[in-house]
Amino acid sequence: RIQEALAVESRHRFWETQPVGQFKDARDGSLPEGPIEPPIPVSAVKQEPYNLPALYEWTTCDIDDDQTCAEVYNLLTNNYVEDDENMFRFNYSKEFLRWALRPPGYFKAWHIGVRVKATKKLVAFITGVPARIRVRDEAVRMAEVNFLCVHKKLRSKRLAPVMIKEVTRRVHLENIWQAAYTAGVVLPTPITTCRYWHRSLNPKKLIDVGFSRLGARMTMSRTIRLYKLPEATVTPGFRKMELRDVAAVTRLLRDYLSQFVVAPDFDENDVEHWLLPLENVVDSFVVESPETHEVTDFCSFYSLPSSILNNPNYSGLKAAYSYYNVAMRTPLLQLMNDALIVAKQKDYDVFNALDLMHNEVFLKELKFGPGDGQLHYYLYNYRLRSALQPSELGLVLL
Ligand code: NHW
Repeated sequence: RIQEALAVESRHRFWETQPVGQFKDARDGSLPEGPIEPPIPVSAVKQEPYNLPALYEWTTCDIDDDQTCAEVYNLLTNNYVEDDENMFRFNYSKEFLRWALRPPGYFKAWHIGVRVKATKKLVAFITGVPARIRVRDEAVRMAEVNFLCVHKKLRSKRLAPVMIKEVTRRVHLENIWQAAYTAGVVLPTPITTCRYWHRSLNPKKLIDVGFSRLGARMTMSRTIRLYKLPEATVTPGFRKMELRDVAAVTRLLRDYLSQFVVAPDFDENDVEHWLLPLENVVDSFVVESPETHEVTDFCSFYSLPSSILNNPNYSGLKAAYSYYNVAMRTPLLQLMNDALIVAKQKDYDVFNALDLMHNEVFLKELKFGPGDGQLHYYLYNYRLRSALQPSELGLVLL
């Protein structure tokens, strides 16, 4: 018992020191919702960066700069997130990184790298971008923290906690005191845990590279037939989103997202940035009523390929990730089936979606299968009374 208690005590040496929901408080429903620590005057925030081990130095990464962008891209391409079997690794494109890191009001100082002093080689990275996220009826200014990466050769040296403290300091300097982030690992304490579901678009390749397996009593040709999709979308008025749709899409999205406990508080500038189509980065479609020319529905996905590690025939997997979808007039099932059809037209191998918002409605029906990856959602310095159901969450992070 004592040993068990000690193990629990020392399990998260870093996270136990941070203003996050702690495991020991998980069943204590009497703790108040909201900020865990109050803000302090910005003038009282530590003015100097945290200390790094002597061989390393901080750098602010100017992602506009082609050379810096390439360094970040290479660090992530070789060292970022892999699946449990180390068969695939996320391969965010440079265009994607520029999109993800430069939303309205972004701060350059929140794109933080670590270099080897002697060689200037980039060996670690972490980023924040500003966002307004609504929790119940309160819109909270937050940082969305992402792309935490430490070079494989520098793992397990407690560099990550220093990077997290440094990004926290720089966020505090902008008078922002909360953050949202996701991770595949369990930390204190998820606000909810989602599962990834996968819809095969190119089943033969997915099986060949070991992403999926042939089902029991299935042949390759039956599998290909099972996942076959129509050549063209079926919803009348389904078309690519354009700049002129921003106001209508913002209204649709704000109205839809208002029903979730945690969701982004998007204005038109945010929608223009996050949802206007950007080649090979984000795709968005509206349904414009052929009669009234009203925009009645909306769907979107982003493009996040993975490198295929150690396969003689294939080097990359083209994956689309469901982003924000709003079905007002068109049935959600039909809208998402059209999204699958355009993803197939664009040569994606797989369409991924989490089981959040109303996604449960279409996942099984549209032949998505559950993956083994879980995604935990976290808030920094903001307590919820109790964990949410995935269906109560309206936030997709990249
Ligand atoms: S999740 C993707 C994270 N990146 C990867 O998985 C890439 C491959 N792995 C690595 O590069 C999306 C390393 O393994 C990393 C850890 C760098 C992950 N989140 O340096 P040490 C995001 O980017 C804790 C948070 O020895 P390492 C979201 C771990 O629990 N903490 O480990 C990022 C332990 O602490 P503990 C994580 O393997 C959100 C400590 O790090 C974590 O060499 C960040 C060990 O450090 C993770 N994914 O490097 C938080 N993985 O207490 C933002 C491990 O348990 C918070 N750890 O002893 C908000 C800040 C802003 C607030 C503003 C008010």
